[in-house]
Amino acid sequence: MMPELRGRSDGPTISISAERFWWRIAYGATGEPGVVRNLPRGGTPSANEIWIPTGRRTELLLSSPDVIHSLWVPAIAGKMDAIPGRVTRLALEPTEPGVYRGVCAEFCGTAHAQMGLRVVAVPEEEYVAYVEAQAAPAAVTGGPGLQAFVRNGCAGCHTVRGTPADGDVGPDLTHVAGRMTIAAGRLPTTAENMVAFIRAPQHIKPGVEMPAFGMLPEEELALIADWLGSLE
Ligand code: HEC
Ligand SMILES: [Cu+2]
Repeated sequence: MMPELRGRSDGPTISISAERFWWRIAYGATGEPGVVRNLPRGGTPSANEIWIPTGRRTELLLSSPDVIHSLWVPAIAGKMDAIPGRVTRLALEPTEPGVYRGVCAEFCGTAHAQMGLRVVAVPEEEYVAYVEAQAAPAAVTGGPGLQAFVRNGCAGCHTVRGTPADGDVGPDLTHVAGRMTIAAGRLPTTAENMVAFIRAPQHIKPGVEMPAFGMLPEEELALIADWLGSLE
């Protein structure tokens, strides 16, 4: 039998910026490195859920805009620091499909313990289809949900591709309903959890860098949550 070739990277390269207190992801980013995060710009954004192909060696490029974090997915890899001003690398090469849980393994502030992620390993065809679907604009790019999202200031911090919402502070929400969790692994993605989080993110994740919207009328919250819930 031929020995396995080690050290090759025959899979995708995925950029991960560790933020307070979530993981900013970009598939297929190839632009000039950004000043703040040092990672290649562009690509298809996502958050907190890293899809990778099985049987390939995927390379993660890690950095951070402010403080040191550490990515740790115990079942498939050792820890790797995400350091401001630098880019570190972590190779993942799972053989078995599965959902692997990860955490931030370096104390980074109040919500550090709620800074989780999922690595989703799938056969290569499925990986390619997933990334293609993520690159598409949002399923619903108009209507009362979007209007409520914009008039309440959510668009200042969040992007929903295909709409005027192009904020870059928090996670890209273009396909938020297709992710397993919200708030970096803190809650399963359900309509009730979406409303609860938007109303009082501090209750769910103390230290979170999203303001509370508890002053919004129920109907307004429902409009927004219904719309976000349709964005798979
Ligand atoms: C000042 C910036 C800011 C504003 C304004 C803001 N958010 Fe956020 N939002 C964030 C940040 C930062 C996170 C990441 C929180 C975390 O997990 O640590 C977040 C997370 C979320 C999430 C979870 C996404 C995920 O994939 O985990 C949802 C849903 C969300 N925001 C909806 C909204 C809605 C709806 C509004 C308006 C009513 C809004 N946000 C306003 C910064 C903001
Ligand atoms: Cu962290």
